[in-house]
Amino acid sequence: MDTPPRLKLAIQKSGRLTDNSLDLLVRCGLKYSRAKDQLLCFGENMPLDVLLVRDDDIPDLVQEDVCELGIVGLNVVEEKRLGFRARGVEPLFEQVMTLDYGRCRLSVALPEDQRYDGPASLAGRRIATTYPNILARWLADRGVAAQVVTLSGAVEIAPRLGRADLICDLVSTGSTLAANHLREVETVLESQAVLIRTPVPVAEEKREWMDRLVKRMDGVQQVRESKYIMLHAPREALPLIASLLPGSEHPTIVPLEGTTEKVAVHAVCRENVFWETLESLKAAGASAILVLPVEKMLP
Ligand code: PRT
Ligand code: ZN
Repeated sequence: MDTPPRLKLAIQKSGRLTDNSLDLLVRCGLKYSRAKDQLLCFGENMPLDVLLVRDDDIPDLVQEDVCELGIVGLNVVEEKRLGFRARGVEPLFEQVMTLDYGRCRLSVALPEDQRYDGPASLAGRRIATTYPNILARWLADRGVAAQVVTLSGAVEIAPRLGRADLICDLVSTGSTLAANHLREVETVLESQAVLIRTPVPVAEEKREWMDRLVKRMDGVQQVRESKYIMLHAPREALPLIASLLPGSEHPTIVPLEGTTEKVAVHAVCRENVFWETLESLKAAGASAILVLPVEKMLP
């Protein structure tokens, strides 16, 4: 019997994106067993193998067609893409969708006791970064001739060591910058985890699974924020109540036994439903309001 060809997806082995990426796959229905060397998760109920690697290697694995899919930060994807282009190599990875985790920004920061007078004031200054291609493009777009100092890590201490005047590094909470007396002055790139795929055509069976997986990921993401809301509403208040339901397009209106003045309203809200929304609904005449989590959704 022929074994079906198996899709390969690369994710970060151990780091900020690992838990969320595995959790996303489990929510997509994947059951896996992890190989002894910890480098591969074997999909038991899908023809899918998950390779666990360093995040910097993920675009290369897709580029070389070792993996059809990868999950990695947009910052890494962009840096690789520009790096390939600079070497005259066509990048062979496409962004399929953004994922709702790994959010951060690549920012320029300078010692907090120094003045900042806009991008033009960076001319002739040394900026330390592990993202030289993204930074160089940002500077070029603004016509600024600064010196990019490429480091492999510990960027935040470069100004103190006299290796650079400023830095360009990833920031999420900002506490690393604060601890190093640095002030964020420009956002170079907003980033989050993204799903990338090879543009090279893949065998029919693999493609079907790829499409299914992408649809399921999309469904999982929509569900995370979504809520199912049920309430009773006076008929005349329906337009106002419908306008208060966050991210819901067509609520279902159901008649209520024994009354013509009130109806039941059911709706999927694609945004979180906060207490403030419930209070506004109540003020608009709604009663018996119920908010339920959505388990699965196939758009
Ligand atoms: O070993 P491997 O190469 O796989 O891991 P890595 O050390 O290169 O990556 P890792 O796990 O640190 O980050 C993986 C991805 O998470 C990054 O490529 C980003 O897309 C995303 N991400 C989200 C972040 C951050 N937030 C983040 N805060 N990556 C790094 N940081 C670092 C930043 O470089 C700085 O040192 O955290 C520090 C700043 O954090 P705050 O909270 O103090 O601002
Ligand atoms: Zn890395």
